[in-house]
Amino acid sequence: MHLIIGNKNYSSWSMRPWVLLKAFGIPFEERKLRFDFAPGSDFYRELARYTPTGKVPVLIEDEGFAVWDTLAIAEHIAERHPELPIWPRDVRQRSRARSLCAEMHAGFGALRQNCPMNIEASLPEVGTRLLAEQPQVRADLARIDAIWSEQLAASGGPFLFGEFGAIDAYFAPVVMRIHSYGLPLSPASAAYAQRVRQAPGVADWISDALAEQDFLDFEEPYRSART
Ligand SMILES: N[C@@H](CCC(=O)N[C@@H](CS)C(=O)NCC(=O)O)C(=O)O
Repeated sequence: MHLIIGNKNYSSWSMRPWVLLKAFGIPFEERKLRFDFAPGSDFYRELARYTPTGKVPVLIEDEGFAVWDTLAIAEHIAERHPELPIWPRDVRQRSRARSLCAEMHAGFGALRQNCPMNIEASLPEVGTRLLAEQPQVRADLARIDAIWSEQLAASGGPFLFGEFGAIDAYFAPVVMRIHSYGLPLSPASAAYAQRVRQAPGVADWISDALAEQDFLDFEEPYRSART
C-alpha cells in the first residue's frame, strides 16, 4: 500500500491518513510529491497517474487501485482493518465521530483560510490579530473548543472517544494550526491538543515536517523566509 502525500509542513489533508496509518501500525510506503500548483507541474503530472482530482492524499492499493479524499481513505482503512478500533465500537459513538469528521471536512473555512497549516512556523502575533479582526475565526475556534471539551468530558479522554482514533487523526492538523498561531483554548482542550501533538504518528509527522525545510512562498501568507 502506498500513500501519496504533499509537503509535510503544509499539507493538512495529507497529514490525516498518514497519522492514522502510523498510529495503528499499519504498514505503508509514503510517496511525497512536492507541492507545485502551476498548471502542468510535475506535481499534477505525477498525481494524474493515480487520481483525477489533482489533490493529495491518495491511497494506492495493490494493482494500483486508488482511494482519494481523506474521508474515503479513513473509511477504507477501517474496512480493511475491522480488528482495529479506528472508529468507536458503539454505533452511536461511531456516528458521532463521523459527524464530527464530516463537520471538520466541510467546515471551519475561516480558520482554514486564515491559518494555513505551517508546522515549523510560530506566528502568535498573527493569531492575536486574526482573533481581534475576524469574528468567523473566533467562531470556528469556539466551535472546535466546544467539540473537544464536550467530547473529552463525555468520554473521559485521553482522546476524543477514549483511545486515539480516526477522529483524533482528523483533528491533528487543526491542533497544529492552533499551535502555530498561538490560539487560546480552554484548559481541557489545550491539554488534549498537547496529547495529540505527542501521540504516535502525530509526533512522527511533526518531526518529519520540521526536517523538511522546504519554504514554499505560495503557502506562506505571513512569512517571507524561514526563520
Ligand atoms: N477534500 C480533499 C481535499 C484535498 C486537498 O485539498 N489537498 C490539497 C493539499 S493539502 C491539494 O492537493 N491541493 C492541490 C490543488 O488544490 O490543486 C481531501 O479530503 O482529501
